[in-house]
Amino acid sequence: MTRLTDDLVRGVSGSLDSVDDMLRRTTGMGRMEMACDALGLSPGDISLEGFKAFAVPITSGLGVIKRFSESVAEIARKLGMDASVTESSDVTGFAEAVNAGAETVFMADDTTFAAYNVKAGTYANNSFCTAAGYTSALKGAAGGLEGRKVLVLGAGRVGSIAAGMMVRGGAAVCVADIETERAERLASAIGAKASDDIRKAISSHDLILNASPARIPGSIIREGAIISSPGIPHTFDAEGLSKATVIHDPLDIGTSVMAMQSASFSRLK
Ligand code: 2YC
Repeated sequence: MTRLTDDLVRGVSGSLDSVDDMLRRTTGMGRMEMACDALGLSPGDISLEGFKAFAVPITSGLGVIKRFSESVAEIARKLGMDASVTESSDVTGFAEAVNAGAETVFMADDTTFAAYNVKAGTYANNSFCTAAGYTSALKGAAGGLEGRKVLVLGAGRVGSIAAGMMVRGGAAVCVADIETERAERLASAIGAKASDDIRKAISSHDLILNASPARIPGSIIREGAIISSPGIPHTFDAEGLSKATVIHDPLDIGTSVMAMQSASFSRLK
């Protein structure tokens, strides 16, 4: 999983409203509607009345990312949760959250970012929720994916989950990855096609879910393409941004779906 940097997280807090605007403009859905659509729910299905959430800084591995927990809590607040960051980190922070009546606890080490629902005893996983969120965004921006050709760039965790979701949603999915055999393995597992020519694949698709760290030159992007892009780092050039609708943020969309999935474990009406 690609690890965020302090720099990437620094911008999240100040851009929550512009992410909501970008989502409405490109997909017709705001943060809450997109998050619920990603889960096959509608906003009315979940009551967040008195819902307490805590983000616990985790110091394992490469340690804490500056403002990561604060940004997660802010995103949860935007969705209507009573969310905050614990004083303590790690297990002590988890205990603090449970003692303070947490219904959901957000925690991320270098491998897993989870939103644990204390009441339901199960958790939402960031990889699944990021895949679901960016798939929902692509579907919204494209006006539906059934019968549409979609290119998935990157056969890692997020790309693999998203590719499977879109195949099940009736899209004609093509998978490409810098490691061709990884693309071929995923394609055969989900009943999709694989391409061994990434540049050709990009230049022949109007709909792209980019779950890779690749730098995609604008020169090979089709005019009017829609690129739903959880991939980090996010490096589209001016030509690419002028030709295509690019949907991206480093943390917000995945965390919003996680928050709503975690809440759905105990608050589904
Ligand atoms: O601040 C903390 O508590 C750190 N332990 C957080 C580490 C997050 C590592 N994961 C990532 O940077 C990316 C995020 C986009 C979510 C999933 N992977």
